[in-house]
Amino acid sequence: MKTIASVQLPAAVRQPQYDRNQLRSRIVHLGFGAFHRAHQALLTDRVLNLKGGDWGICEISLFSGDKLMQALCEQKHLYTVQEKDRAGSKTIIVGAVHECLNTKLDGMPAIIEKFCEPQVAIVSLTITEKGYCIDAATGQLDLTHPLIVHDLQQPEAPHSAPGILVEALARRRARGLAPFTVLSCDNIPDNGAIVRRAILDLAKRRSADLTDWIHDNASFPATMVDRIVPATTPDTLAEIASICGVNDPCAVSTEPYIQWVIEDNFVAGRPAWELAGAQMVADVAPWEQMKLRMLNGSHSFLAWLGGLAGYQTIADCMEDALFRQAMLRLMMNEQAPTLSIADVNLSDYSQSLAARFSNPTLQHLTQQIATDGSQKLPQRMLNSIRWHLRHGGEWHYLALGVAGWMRYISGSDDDGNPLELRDPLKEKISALVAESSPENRVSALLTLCEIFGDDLPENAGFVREVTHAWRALCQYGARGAIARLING
Ligand code: NAI
Ligand code: CS2
Repeated sequence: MKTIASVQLPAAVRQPQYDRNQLRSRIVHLGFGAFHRAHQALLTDRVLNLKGGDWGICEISLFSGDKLMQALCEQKHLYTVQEKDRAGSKTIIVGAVHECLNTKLDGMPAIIEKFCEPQVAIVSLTITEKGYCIDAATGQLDLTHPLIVHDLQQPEAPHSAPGILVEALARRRARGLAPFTVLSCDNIPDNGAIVRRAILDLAKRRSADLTDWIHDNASFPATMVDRIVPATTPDTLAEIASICGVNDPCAVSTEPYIQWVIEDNFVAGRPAWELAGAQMVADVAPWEQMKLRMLNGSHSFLAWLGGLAGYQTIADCMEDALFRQAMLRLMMNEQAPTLSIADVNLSDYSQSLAARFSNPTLQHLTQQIATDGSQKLPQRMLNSIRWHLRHGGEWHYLALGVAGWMRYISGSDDDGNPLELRDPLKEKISALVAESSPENRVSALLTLCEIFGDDLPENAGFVREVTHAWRALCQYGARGAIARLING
């Protein structure tokens, strides 16, 4: 079978310019999803192109991706990234991946042992918000999570990402090996601190010595990651195949923009990612907060309200002047005031986000971004609302975003077409929707303390504003409610 590794690729397709035989699995990455392929792996490939070296990546997928990984092996771990916007496209073959393992193909024991190889210096993660098994409202490890319940009973044969890392660290300690850096690259606030706390919490239940060893020797840098990478579709794969002359099932398509802000705290070395454009800083928090609230907050706003209005993609929403204006007002009037970043002009930032969201070549589905809302609401909208409740600001667009989520997960759009609910809290949410009438839907959903905490449902101002937005959505539809807000 022909693959990108076996055919002569067109000259315009960029290929690795370094000796791939030098690579070793010094980075083990959990979550071989679309984002990692177009972000961390691509930037590592850029560094290798600039200075060579041995910083190869071992890709691991726990719960899915066996077919993808089979294909990756067949094409010698090479895959394609296409960067595109209105101005054109660029096609790059990434060569940084050295090997890959999948639970179904290779088994969990082989995966855990991979983390224990002496050369492993970094374990990076893109496992989605829900992969951390934390309570989204508190950021604490969720001890009732089925995977964590399992790992507490069988810590040496873990299933959850935090459980696997604790077992790997325990084995490294027992074998006299140094620990590694755990590098979370997911869109969660304080991602370094969150994964650190989850790991230490689990380790504590095994032994105090192990907990102290991890605490004193491992590191958990925070990161802000940014690049819009939609889920691949058959159309994108066909377009890339027509450029390369051969099919690549692992290919991804993305925007040209890329940003990675990393806390420079690595216990066993790292690739010189700054050569590839990464910003190495002492404090990531202001960057992360800016990105989560401005970019992701408005992404979710457009996904829920745009989905209700029948828009398929974010670019479709941006074509609608009302949605575009609402997104800019949400960012500048309600998210920007809550931020503490000093070095960025937020007005320029919001305009650049509007331009990126308008990229018509991306086909980023509102349905994809609307997924897992329970894991996204706190950092994208609710924490900003808390800020306004403390400081007395106005937050009508944020309220519409929260009510938009409530209406989206209620199951149908403004024309009555079904909207699918995909969320780790699906069972609970569906039961609350089924048991409540539209009149008491807001109060029913506010009982989800995993999302709203204990404080917001108790706050009369919060309940009033969200209920007002909910009623506007029920009465006028998403587009009508936005129009009323904009026109005062
Ligand atoms: P994807 O759906 O292509 O890949 C998700 C990966 O996470 C898969 O490898 C899957 O096996 C793994 N996973 C899912 N649930 C898991 C669990 N419970 N435990 C362990 N692994 C689990 O998604 P994609 O696009 O790669 O995004 C992943 C994450 O990357 C996002 O949730 C977000 O936090 C972050 N991100 C994504 C961006 C994007 O535009 N796609 C941009 C910035 C960050
Ligand atoms: C999106 C993000 O799927 C989502 O929830 O908001 O994945 C978004 O595309 C990235 O964070 C952009 O960096």
